[in-house]
Amino acid sequence: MKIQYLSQYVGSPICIADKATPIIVPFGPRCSGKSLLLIRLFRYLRSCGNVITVDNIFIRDQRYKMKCDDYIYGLSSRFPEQLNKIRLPLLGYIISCRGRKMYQFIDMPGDMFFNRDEIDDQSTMYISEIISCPNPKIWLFLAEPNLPLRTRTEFVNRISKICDLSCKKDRFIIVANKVDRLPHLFGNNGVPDVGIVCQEIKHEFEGLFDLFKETHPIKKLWKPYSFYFTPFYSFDFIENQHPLRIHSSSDYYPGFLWKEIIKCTKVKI
Ligand SMILES: Nc1nc2c(ncn2[C@@H]2O[C@H](COP(=O)(O)OP(=O)(O)O)[C@@H](O)[C@H]2O)c(=O)[nH]1
Ligand SMILES: [Mg+2]
Repeated sequence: MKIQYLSQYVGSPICIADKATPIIVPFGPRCSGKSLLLIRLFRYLRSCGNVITVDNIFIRDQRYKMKCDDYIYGLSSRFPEQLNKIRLPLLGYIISCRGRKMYQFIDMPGDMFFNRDEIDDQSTMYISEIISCPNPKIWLFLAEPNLPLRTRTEFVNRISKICDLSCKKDRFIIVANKVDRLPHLFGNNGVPDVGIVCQEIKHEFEGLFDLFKETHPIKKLWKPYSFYFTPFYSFDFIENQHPLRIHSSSDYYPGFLWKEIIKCTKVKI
């Protein structure tokens, strides 16, 4: 599958060769934590015996090869933030401990999908190109606390467009990201109350949940919305330290996200 506008952006041909394996697509404004979410998830998956690989020929470009090498090295490094140095999309695979290719993932540079607070044609075209790939998509919508109203409104608008264009086999997970910034929602057990976090997101991102109102007459009796939901944070960032020090979040978060991904797609391990 050739991707015209993305290829133009990158300056080299881009091709998603595997047209069947579902693609995990994190979506959110620049700096919403897409890349670090994937890295945290992959560290967790590796610790459970899965394998993460990158697709070396997704972009035929020397810079992309360097990015791939950096990525695999960086997954084990103490400074995963360095991985964003080369601003190119990255395609990779999650392989189960039994050697089965379970998912593809695509990590877009910070602002490619969400450049400004107004919809600009470029990012809409990139999104449409990803949507038009025949693979089922699992969209991870990264909702971050305390964004300016304008960005929140635009986030909901874009998700609405994605939902309109998506097909039946696509799945949507709302990720309440950076919950470490909401310490008031944490209970004595060290994790936030999922129901309360969910209500906060509903309140902050007006109209977001309504995009996913379940219409099936039976299903809606026990599940009013068709999205999946998870609280998440990737790392503790210890500020004012040189070099920057970070600690991985508890396995609870990537574990929760992984369960939702498996639940909504029912792939074999
Ligand atoms: N507090 C907090 N900050 C985060 C978290 N994840 C990312 N960040 C911050 O957001 C910045 C951008 O993260 P990144 O994953 O590169 O965002 P991307 O542009 O969406 O890929 C990081 O440098 C961190 O400062 C998180 O879980 N908690
Ligand atoms: Mg990124």
